[in-house]
Amino acid sequence: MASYEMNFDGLVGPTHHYAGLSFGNVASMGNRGKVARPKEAALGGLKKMKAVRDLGLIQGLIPPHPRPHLATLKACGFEGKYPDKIISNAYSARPDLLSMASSASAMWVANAATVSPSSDTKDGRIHFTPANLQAKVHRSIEPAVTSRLLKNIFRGERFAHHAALPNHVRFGDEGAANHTRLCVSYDKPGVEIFTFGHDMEGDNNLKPIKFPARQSKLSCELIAKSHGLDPARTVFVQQRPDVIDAGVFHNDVIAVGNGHVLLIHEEAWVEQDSVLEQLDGMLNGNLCVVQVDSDRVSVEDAVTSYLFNSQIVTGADGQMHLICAQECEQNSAVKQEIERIVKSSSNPINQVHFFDLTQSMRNGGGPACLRLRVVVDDAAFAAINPRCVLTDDLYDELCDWVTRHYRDELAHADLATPGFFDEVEAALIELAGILDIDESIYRQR
Ligand code: SUG
Repeated sequence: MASYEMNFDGLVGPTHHYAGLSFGNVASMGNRGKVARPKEAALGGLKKMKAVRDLGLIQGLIPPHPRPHLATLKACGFEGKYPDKIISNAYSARPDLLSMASSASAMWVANAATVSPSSDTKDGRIHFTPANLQAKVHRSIEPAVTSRLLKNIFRGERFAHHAALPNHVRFGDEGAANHTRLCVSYDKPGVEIFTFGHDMEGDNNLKPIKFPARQSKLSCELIAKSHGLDPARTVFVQQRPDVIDAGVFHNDVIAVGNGHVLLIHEEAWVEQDSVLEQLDGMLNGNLCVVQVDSDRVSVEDAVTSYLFNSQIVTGADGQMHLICAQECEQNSAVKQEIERIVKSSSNPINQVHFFDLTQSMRNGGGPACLRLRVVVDDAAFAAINPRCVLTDDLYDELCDWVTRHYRDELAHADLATPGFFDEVEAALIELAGILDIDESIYRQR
């Protein structure tokens, strides 16, 4: 049965704002306190989903999480008879903690889970491990709901849903953002690349100095094992610590794969040349590396433009398309490099599309951060919640839902306005109905 890649995008939640919560993510740190535009963010994300669907891919979506997250506020000791009271108590004592419990960060579903397709796994099922996201407190709230949402979307015995790894730095796991799968054909076993930032178990002392490494080698090894991957087709590679210190907090900020193509900056990995050689061997000499040298695009330009956070997708026309943030078009070195890649006959990427994802970009989330890839065949596709698969009608319905419920602007203080919790809760319960998701996920009282 023929297999193909689906892209699932995270729908931006109504509490999207700029809280500066991610130390090591230069955009998040630099935009703290800016007024956000949640409606624009969600509509921009939907537009990208529709564009990928229009290229001929099957596009799915993953809904937002319940926010502000009352259980987290209560765990911090903020009490009250009603949600508004808990929220106002938190805001007056520790406004930063209200922000943390209100983050819409679940939109970046490249961090939702690591996914291994059935052709790579021992039992022939599609395996999901939700990321524990323990490195950032606002993100460490996500795995429980992520796990429920994934089970609501990927239903039945064709899908194996694992628990997230223990919530500790030794098990730090950021999901698909640090995981790339290369293959010559989606019907055949591929090669799974796990990228880590630190190895606390071994005698490897390589680690960043300025910013934290979020992914541990141990977590990569444990996930590869529980997914039943073939060790001969699995690679563990370390991110260069100096690029983490330059703001590359996830590997998907410096490398992206699609099929047999790997677009990668020359400074991405430790011992990069030998790893690339090893990967080529595993793909029987079919690896197509598009390596970008530092003298053409610096790591700094990669971080500000998110060139390597572009999606590479194979359209129904059989061509590879680069889905970039518009920041790539605005940076002349990056723009030139894209033109070179698209024109070159030594790689199959020959189309580029730019998207306005400013709202997400300001928090360090580019096109690829917003999507989770799942390779399926028709039988697995038939077991997916059909309401979470984008159609033209669903696109219109979701745009209407966003337009009716989302605020144009959201500042930190707005999170504490009376009635905001009810406003968001009503919107998310309605969304659960639209997407056939268990609405109890959104009922917090
Ligand atoms: O975890 N930013 C996210 C961005 C995640 C990007 N994902 C990938 N590269 N796959 C993060 O740092 C910022 C939230 C704030 O500051 O308000 C934030 O969580």
